[in-house]
Amino acid sequence: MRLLAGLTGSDVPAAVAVAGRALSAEALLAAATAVADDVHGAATVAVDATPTLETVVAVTGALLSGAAVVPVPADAGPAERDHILRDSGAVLVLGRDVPVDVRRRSATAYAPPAGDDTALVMYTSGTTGAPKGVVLTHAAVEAGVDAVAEAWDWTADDRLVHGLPLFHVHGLILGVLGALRRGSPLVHTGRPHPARYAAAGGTLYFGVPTVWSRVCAEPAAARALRRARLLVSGSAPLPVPVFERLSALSGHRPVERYGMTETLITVSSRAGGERRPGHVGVPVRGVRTRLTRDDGTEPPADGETIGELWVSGPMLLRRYHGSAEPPTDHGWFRTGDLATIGPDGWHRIVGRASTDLIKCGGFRIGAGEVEDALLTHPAVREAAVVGTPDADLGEAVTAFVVADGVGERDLIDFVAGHLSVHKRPRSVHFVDSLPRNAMGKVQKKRLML
Ligand code: MCA
Ligand code: AMP
Repeated sequence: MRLLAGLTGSDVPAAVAVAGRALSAEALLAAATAVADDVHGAATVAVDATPTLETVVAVTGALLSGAAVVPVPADAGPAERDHILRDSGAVLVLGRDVPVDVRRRSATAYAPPAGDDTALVMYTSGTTGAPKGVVLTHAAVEAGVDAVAEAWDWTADDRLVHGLPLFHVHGLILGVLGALRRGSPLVHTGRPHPARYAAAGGTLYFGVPTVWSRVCAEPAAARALRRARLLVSGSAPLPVPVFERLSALSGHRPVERYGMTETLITVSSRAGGERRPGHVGVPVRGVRTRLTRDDGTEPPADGETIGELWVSGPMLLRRYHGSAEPPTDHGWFRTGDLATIGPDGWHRIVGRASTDLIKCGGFRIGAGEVEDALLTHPAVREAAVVGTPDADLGEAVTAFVVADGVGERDLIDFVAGHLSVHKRPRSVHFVDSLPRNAMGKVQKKRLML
C-alpha cells in the first residue's frame, strides 16, 4: 500500500520497536497481513490504541485490509469509548474483541486502497459536546506525511524516537505511519520519559512541549540528544525559555511545527533553515494560509496584526463523521487559532479564538465535554471548566463547581474514569455560585483571573 511504502519499497528494512519489543519490517508486514485477514470486509475497525507493538500491527493491518481505522484512546473511560464506537459505527475493536498476536504471519495480497478512501477517523474535542470524528483519506495522510518529511529532510536513514500516545495525529500519523512510509526505523519508548529518549539513540525526535520541558529538567538526558540530527516540537506552543534551554543543553534549536487533527501539519520551520523561538515557520508543501479578521478582511502580513488563521491544502480532513456540513469554505479551514504572519511569511501562533478548547500536555480538551461529565455526577449542580497556565502542562484543566458532599479527588477520579484520564481536571474549586452575565451565561474570563 502506498501509505506504508517504506515497509515494502525500501532497501533499508524498517524495524519498529515499542516499549522494548521489536519487529522487522518483514515481520510487521506479515503480522499486519494476518490482522488484515481477520478484519477484511469490515468498513470501519476500531483499535484499542495502547502504546504497544500490538497497536502498530493492528493499525497497519486494518489499513492494509482497506478498513477505516478508529483509534480509541488507551485511557478512555466508558462514556468516551462508547461514544467513539457508536458514532463511528466501528464493528469491532482490535485488541479487545479481536486479539492481536504479533507472532502470526500471513502473505495474502490486498489491493491498495484508493486515495479517496478513508484511512482514519480521529476523534477530537470541540468547544462543546462530545468529540467529533475527523475523516482523513489515504491521500490526505500521504500528503501530510510527505510534506513534513520534506520539511525535516526525513529519510530512511533516520531513526525516529518518540513516546507519544498512539491515538492522535502526532504519535500515530506522524510518529508511526510517517516512519513506515519513509522506511525509517521507529523506536517508541512506551511513555515519553526523558531518560528513555536519551537511551534510544535516535537521529530524529518528536515531542510535545511538556516533553521537551521535562527533558530540560533532566540535563543529562538533554545532553544525550546532542548526537541526534533533529528535534521537533509540536501540538502546543513551545515556551521560548524551553526553546532556549533545550538549545543550550542539546545543541539543537528545535524545529517547531503547527497543525491540527483536522489539517495535519500545515506550517513548520525547516531542517535546513532558520528556527525562530516563538514562531512555527512557514507553510509546508501544498499549503496556503491566510489571516482573517472578524469583519472578514485580511490583516497585513506585518508580523504584528492578529487574525484567525485559515489553512488550505491536500492534507485537510474530508468531513466530520456523520456531519452534512462541509468542514471547509472554498477549501479553507478555519483553525480557530489566532496568529500573525510576518513580511517574510513566518507564522506566530498567539492564542485561540475560544477559551473553551484547552491544550493540556499537548492534548486538546473541550471545556464543554468536561463540564458535561462533571454534571452527570449526582452531587454536582453547576460546573464551569477553564484552562489555567501551568508551567509543566502549558494549560491545566481547572474546574469550578457548585456541589454538595463531594471532594476534589472524587470529582477528578470521576472524570478520569468517565471520559479519559488525560481529560481529568487537575484541580477543582468549590464555589457558592458561578459568575454569570445578565443572559445567565457563565463569565469564564472572571474565573480565569
Ligand atoms: C493519574 N493517573 C490516573 C489518574 N491520575 N489514573 C486514573 N485515575 C486518575 N485520577 C495515571 C495516568 O493514567 C498515568 O498512568 C499517570 O497517572 C500519569 O498521568 P498524567 O499525569 O496524565 O501524565 P502526565 O505525565 O501528566 O502526561 C504528560 C504527557 C502527556 C506525557 C506529556 O500529556 C502526553 O502524552 N501528551 C501528548 C499529547 C499528544 O500526543 N497530543 C497530540 C495531539 P501511566 O503512567 O501508567 O500511563 S495531535 C495534535 O495536537 C496536532 C495534530 C499536532 O500539532 O500534533
Ligand atoms: P489537536 O486537534 O489536538 O490536533 O490540536 C490542534 C491545536 O493545537 C491547534 O489548533 C493549536 O491550538 C495547537 N497547536 C498545535 N501545534 C502548535 C504549535 N506548534 N504552537 C501552538 N499551538 C499549536
